[in-house]
Amino acid sequence: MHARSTISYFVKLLVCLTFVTYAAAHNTPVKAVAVLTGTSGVSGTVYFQQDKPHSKVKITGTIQGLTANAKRGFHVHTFGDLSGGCNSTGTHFNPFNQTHGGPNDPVRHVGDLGNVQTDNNGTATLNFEDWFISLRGHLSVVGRGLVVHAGTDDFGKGGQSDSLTTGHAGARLACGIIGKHKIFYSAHKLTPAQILYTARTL
Ligand SMILES: *[C@@H]1O[C@H](CO)[C@@H](O)[C@H](O)[C@H]1NC(C)=O
Ligand SMILES: *[C@@H]1O[C@H](CO)[C@@H](O)[C@H](O)[C@H]1NC(C)=O
Ligand SMILES: *[C@@H]1O[C@H](CO)[C@@H](O)[C@H](O)[C@H]1NC(C)=O
Ligand SMILES: [Cu+2]
Ligand SMILES: [Zn+2]
Repeated sequence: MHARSTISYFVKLLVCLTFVTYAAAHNTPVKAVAVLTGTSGVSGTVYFQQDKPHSKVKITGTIQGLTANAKRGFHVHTFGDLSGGCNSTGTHFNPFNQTHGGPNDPVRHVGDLGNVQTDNNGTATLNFEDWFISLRGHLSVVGRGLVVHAGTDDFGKGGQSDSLTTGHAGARLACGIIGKHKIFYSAHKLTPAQILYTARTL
């Protein structure tokens, strides 16, 4: 093989490998998990999954120890900081400086996931999707706080002094940090190059 065609071959190979690595890493589902704890007997485990970069995020899991047959405010808060309990998680995650709203409102905080519905044993079983939050990029909710409240989120429409900031959802009963879930590294058998690429872009 001539030197020029050898170089051309390796350039093509490199371009191809880069593309395959990029595509594989980009289309790998990202999963996250938050374990909710607190001082009020409320606890839970909540899973997040985003299949592709701009896909909606699927939210599943259970939260127990809540009031029976109630709707309870449920949000992503700004900080994954539990050093002073749930109060250290800050305000609702709001990177676009909007007012508080419901999950289906066009104007809302990114973190406004609405309410969870409990059954007659005080357990909420979560299974819904959200288009505003993401598990990738610089607006990712990974590393931030997840909070369940003592009251119902009024979606900003209750006319209370804190309706447009917190939905008047009341005390923070339990919270956790949204962390990376292991499926991302193990179940998909990524090559080291893909792991490096994806770790950089997450
Ligand atoms: C009700 O919830 C509690 C946890 O809060 C659990 O220990 C108990 O098994 C549940 N009971 C039923 C009937 O599901
Ligand atoms: C959290 O903030 C609320 C409202 O300001 C306050 O009542 C509560 O005592 C605080 N909790 C902790 C653990 O500091
Ligand atoms: C956020 O919005 C409020 C009211 O809409 C405004 O007063 C404030 O200056 C805004 N903050 C930033 C950083 O844009
Ligand atoms: Cu909240
Ligand atoms: Zn909000």
